[in-house]
Amino acid sequence: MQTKKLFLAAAPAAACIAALGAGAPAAHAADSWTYMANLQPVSLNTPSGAASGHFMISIDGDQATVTETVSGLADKLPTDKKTLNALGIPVAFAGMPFPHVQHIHIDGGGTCPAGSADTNGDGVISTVEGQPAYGKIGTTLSTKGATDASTATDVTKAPGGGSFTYKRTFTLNQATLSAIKNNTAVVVVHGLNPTNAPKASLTTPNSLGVTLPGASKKLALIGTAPALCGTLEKSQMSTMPSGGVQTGGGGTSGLQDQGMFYGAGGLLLAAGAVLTVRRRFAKQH
Ligand SMILES: [Cu+2]
Repeated sequence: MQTKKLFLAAAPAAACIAALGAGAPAAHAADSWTYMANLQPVSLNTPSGAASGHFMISIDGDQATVTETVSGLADKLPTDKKTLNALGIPVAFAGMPFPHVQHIHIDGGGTCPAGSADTNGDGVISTVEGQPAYGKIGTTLSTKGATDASTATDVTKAPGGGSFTYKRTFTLNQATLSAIKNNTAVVVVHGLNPTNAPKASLTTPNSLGVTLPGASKKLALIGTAPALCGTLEKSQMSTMPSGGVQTGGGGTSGLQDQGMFYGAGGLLLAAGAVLTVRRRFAKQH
């Protein structure tokens, strides 16, 4: 099915090139491309081979359909109180599917961070340390609601668990669309697996100073650091006419600084999601 789709997409693209060559109007319905990313473990953060994923985005005009599968990620949040406390996770979160906020990052180096991105040398690449490589958030790959920065940290709208399939069609913002076409778009899935993450990610508080509601200490790095990463690349030989690429830098002003990103909002929002759990907990005591 995928092959069929790609095959069909290739023909109009070729026709478009021919049309441009003939001096025909550039306006063309062939703005349909498919890009893919092989999601691989982020250096230091996820052991080689421990997790992986495949990400495909089919773009037709400003409509994007993402199909993604991942496996090997952190599955559930711990249940042991001591462990939770050590990680800065409130007991109300115990045993919940581990949230994996994910984004298309844009306008950075268009790459996934290498081990050298660990500038403070603690053995973990934090979200911020990875930014020179993958850039800022362009699109939030949320399960519902907005796909802009407003849901960047909303774990109630993030897929969760060790393996999941994500599929959604949404309107792609111009900044992300441009970055994809400019080869500066990178898919990043966040949240490290406590069972194989670097030790420092378990014992080091996040560098953003985040403390979750109900927690006795700051959230550990595992909650925020990038786990899987992959650069988006055109999936087929169909070459897009370069004249069609919009390279303007507009449209990104509304995107927040990821510096705060996980940190601030991420699990704060999760707190709301577990209110029910919390209540249930309260009744038991
Ligand atoms: Cu991200």
